[in-house]
Amino acid sequence: NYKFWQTQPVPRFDDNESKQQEEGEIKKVDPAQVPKDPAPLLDDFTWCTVDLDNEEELKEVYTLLNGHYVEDDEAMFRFAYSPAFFKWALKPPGWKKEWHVGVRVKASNRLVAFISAIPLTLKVRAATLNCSEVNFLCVHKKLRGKRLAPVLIREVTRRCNVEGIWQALYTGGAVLPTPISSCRYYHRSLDWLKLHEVGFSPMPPNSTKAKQITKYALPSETKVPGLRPMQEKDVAEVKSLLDRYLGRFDMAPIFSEEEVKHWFLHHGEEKDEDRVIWTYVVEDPETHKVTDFFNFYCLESSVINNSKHGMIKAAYLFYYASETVFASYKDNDAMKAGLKKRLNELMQDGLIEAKKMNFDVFNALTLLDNVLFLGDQKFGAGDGQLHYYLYNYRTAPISGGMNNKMGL
Ligand code: YNC
Ligand code: MG
Repeated sequence: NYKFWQTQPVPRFDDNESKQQEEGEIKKVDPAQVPKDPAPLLDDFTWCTVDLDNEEELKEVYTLLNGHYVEDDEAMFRFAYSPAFFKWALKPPGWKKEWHVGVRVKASNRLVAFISAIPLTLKVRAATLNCSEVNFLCVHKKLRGKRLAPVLIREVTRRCNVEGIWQALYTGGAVLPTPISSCRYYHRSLDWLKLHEVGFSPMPPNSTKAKQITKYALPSETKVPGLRPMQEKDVAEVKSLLDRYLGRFDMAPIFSEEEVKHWFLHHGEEKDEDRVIWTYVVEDPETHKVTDFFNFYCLESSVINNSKHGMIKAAYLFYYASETVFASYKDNDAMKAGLKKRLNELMQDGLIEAKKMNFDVFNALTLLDNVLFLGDQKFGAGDGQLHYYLYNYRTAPISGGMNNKMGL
């Protein structure tokens, strides 16, 4: 089992206690030993670098992933990333064209597999890693089970190594050796009836459609004084708030100002319907300081085989921070209570904004301080788990649950 992963510098399931407590790089690679060229593919296939600045090639990635990317266990829904989403997700500051790796069929030039990496500065406990984040691994359905995935992973590893990057973060639903943390997806219905009609939200025993719709009803206007969309002028304040907030977690990204701009601000060149990210700040009405922010991104899923609805529009909670956590409290419980109250206010407003924009569901994971509001805001546990992995780096497991120390 794990014929491929066994060969890779990742922790093993059967590592003993003391091994598990070790911290740091697993395998030192001599830069001179990194191959200059990709490993050969089977005869009919060829490597390519996908140029996402070329609309045609961007569309090829879009087409491959829309037909062949992640589905739920029952194959009812499949992630439907938009071209605008790929621009956002795959071209952050410092992005490298060579890290957008494709495989084509020689005869037809058709793109049949893809894997990507982006640069990431990641804090893991006391260490700061210059690493990459690997995502969008996808193999055409007709080519599954032929051991192409390990070939893609080796190639993206080589292309990272060529740039002097030896560690990577990646996440997925698949259980591999060995998660450093695992989160659960939670879902908050915004349009319960639609979610019910597509088969996502079952009718609870002893409930009715009317009761369910009432349960998820939201006020029509937000309540937090000073809440407004984030603007470019807020970048420095938002960054400072985020740095301090994420400083409390064992694992979290470190964003530069440029990265905050990229990840949090909507850049006008996309049409409104192509918008990916919504960020809100709270500007204190008296001091005009930014005291809180939160954001969510849009990711649709196609509904497979439903005559009434073709798409589900989902908002995914991304980052947030609040000064509340730094106020002086008599003890940790008081701090938690203060934070719980504030996050509930912020998230309620987030739900209202998402509802206004016609999102059908609001998703969040059990990370950051999310457990403080998931229940109160009527999120329900989904069956999806998301496992977090580090490549070529060992660190003790980072716990989930109430004392969640995961900041990403
Ligand atoms: C997966 N998701 O275990 P063993 S998430 C990693 N991540 O290897 P084959 C995976 N490995 O067990 P297929 C994986 N899924 O023998 C499977 N594997 O050691 C392993 N699905 O290969 C698997 N996207 O080619 C096994 O499998 C080996 O044809 C089997 O292809 C798999 O993006 C896949 O879910 C996932 O497109 C491509 O099923 C295909 O089935 C597919 O025979 C739908 O592969 C889409 C989907 C995955 C989303 C994601 C993160 C990927 C991380 C990859 C690891 C990166 C490591 C860091 C590299 C950089 C290092 C530096 C520096
Ligand atoms: Mg394969």
